[in-house]
Amino acid sequence: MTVHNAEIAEKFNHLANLLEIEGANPFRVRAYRNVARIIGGLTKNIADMLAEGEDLTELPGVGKDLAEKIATIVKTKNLPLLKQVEARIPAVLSELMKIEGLGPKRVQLLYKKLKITNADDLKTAIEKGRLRKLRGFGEKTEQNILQGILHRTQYAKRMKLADAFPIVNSLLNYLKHHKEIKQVECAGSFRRRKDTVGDLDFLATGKNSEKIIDYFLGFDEIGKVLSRGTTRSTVHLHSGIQVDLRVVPEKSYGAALVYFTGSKAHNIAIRRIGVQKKLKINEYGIYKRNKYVAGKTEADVYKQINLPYIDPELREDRGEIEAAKNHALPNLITLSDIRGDLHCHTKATDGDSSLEAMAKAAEELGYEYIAITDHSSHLAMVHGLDKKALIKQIKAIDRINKKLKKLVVLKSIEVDILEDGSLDLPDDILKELDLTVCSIHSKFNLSPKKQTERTIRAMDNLYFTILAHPTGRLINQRPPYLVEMERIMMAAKERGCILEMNAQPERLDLNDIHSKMAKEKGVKLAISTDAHSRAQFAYMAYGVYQARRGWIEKPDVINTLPLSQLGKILHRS
Ligand code: DGT
Ligand code: CA
Ligand code: CA
Ligand code: ZN
Repeated sequence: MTVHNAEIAEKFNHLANLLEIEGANPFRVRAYRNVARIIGGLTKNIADMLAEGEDLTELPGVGKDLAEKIATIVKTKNLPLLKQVEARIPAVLSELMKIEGLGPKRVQLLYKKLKITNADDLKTAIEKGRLRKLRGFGEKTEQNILQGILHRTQYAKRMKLADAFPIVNSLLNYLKHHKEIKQVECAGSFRRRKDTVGDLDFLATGKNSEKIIDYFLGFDEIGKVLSRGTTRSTVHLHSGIQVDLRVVPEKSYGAALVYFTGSKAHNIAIRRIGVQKKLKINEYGIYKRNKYVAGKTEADVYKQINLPYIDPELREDRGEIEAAKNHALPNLITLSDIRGDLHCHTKATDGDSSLEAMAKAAEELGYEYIAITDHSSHLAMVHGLDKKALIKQIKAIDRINKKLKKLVVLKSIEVDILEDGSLDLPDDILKELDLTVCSIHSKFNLSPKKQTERTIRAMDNLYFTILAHPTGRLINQRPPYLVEMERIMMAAKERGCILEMNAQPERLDLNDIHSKMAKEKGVKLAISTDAHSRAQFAYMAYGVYQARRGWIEKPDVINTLPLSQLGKILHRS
């Protein structure tokens, strides 16, 4: 593994922080922080530069001593000077410096007087009112630091894709209004539609990059400017997310878009093919013997290495390059392929809308069908539907179907899979339904074997149709429960059961990797929103994004079928 620029920069920043806390010569501290900033802003890998024999002292502010230190890090992954400093002062103090409102003097004071070395200690000390007793600290400072700690923990978490959309859209709108900006796009994991995003990577073209950077820094959501250069800048928004903006010339737009869309693994694979063809590929373009040959569009970049355009969602180096070479890329599903939604709730259980309102909203979306899947009573819900309540709902659906012109409401239930693998309602009522959506809402901690067998036993029931949110994960809240997914998939295939791709932004379950696995095994999927309100029907888009990341095509997904063909799939007996 090569050492990345970011790791080298981090080492120097860390060193600068610790020296500063110790009270070292400010010029020395600044020199280290400076080199960290320069390395962090380089578009070329230091490791590559060294391998190519480049002289690092040509970098601004880098003398012989710093060049040697950088080379040592690349070679050994270590910086001996940092080790020496860490022997004198706890390394974790450097983390405290990252909290807004804490500078080196304060960190030093907190450590010396109160033995505080981390954010948890700090929080406790504030709660006990111990900070305000120190010189230079007051209640106001305490509040500021608490706020800083909160921000810091938010930064540490990755943001859910759905939460990124409004931010991306408002920043895109803002940037598009500037006349210097010709093209602008949010690249990175956001463009690949990864379920969570670390930071946002904006890319723009325009002649006057400095003006563009200035304009960007005027965006009113910006909380803190971390770096500001002539062609790039990094900021934190008030919401806690980090945003990078890079400005490139128009002729580099495609190359930069490929590079900053990533993934890194995909980029490396692309660059490797380039090397075989004696082409150099970087974020500025494709070069042959140092002469620019392409880079204006992404398609141009791929064409230079004899590949068709590859959809961003596939760019994970999970076989897309081979598929592209063999002209075997999937024809990815799109939102417009979806004809209905097979999982949603009404206010009969925990939804917020009536049956009529949900049906009307679905009809307005142009859907042919929806399945109403309120909860069974046993475990998921105190107010779930028992047999009697479900019969009442079935009759209500019959009445509404007589009135609806374009949409058919399917009768269903989200039925609990109990610990022994039985379903939470008797067969004599399940058989009255068009389909069932079966899910686990209890006993998440069974062994993988037991959890798997519980699920497969449930699938043995002929009225079992769709396994909902198959791993139960909640992003940033709850890990998936452990199951033997291959066995579950094989069992589903044998029995004609369907696996759900739940489109709730905190679920996205199955995830991209599991859906690719399902496709490879020939298991059919349903992309469902699990909507608890009319507005949540819009979550379908997030389900489709994850499906695209999982190489899913229209025929793999049952709710792309017209109603006339859906029935055959739903009925096992
Ligand atoms: P994230 O932000 O953690 O959700 O994931 P990404 O994929 O957005 O990663 P990020 O923001 O670190 O970098 C954006 C893209 O820039 C990344 O997908 C690929 C490219 N990139 C970043 N660092 C490197 C690198 O060291 N080598 C190469 N080849 N590409 C890189
Ligand atoms: Ca990113
Ligand atoms: Ca980034
Ligand atoms: Zn549900």
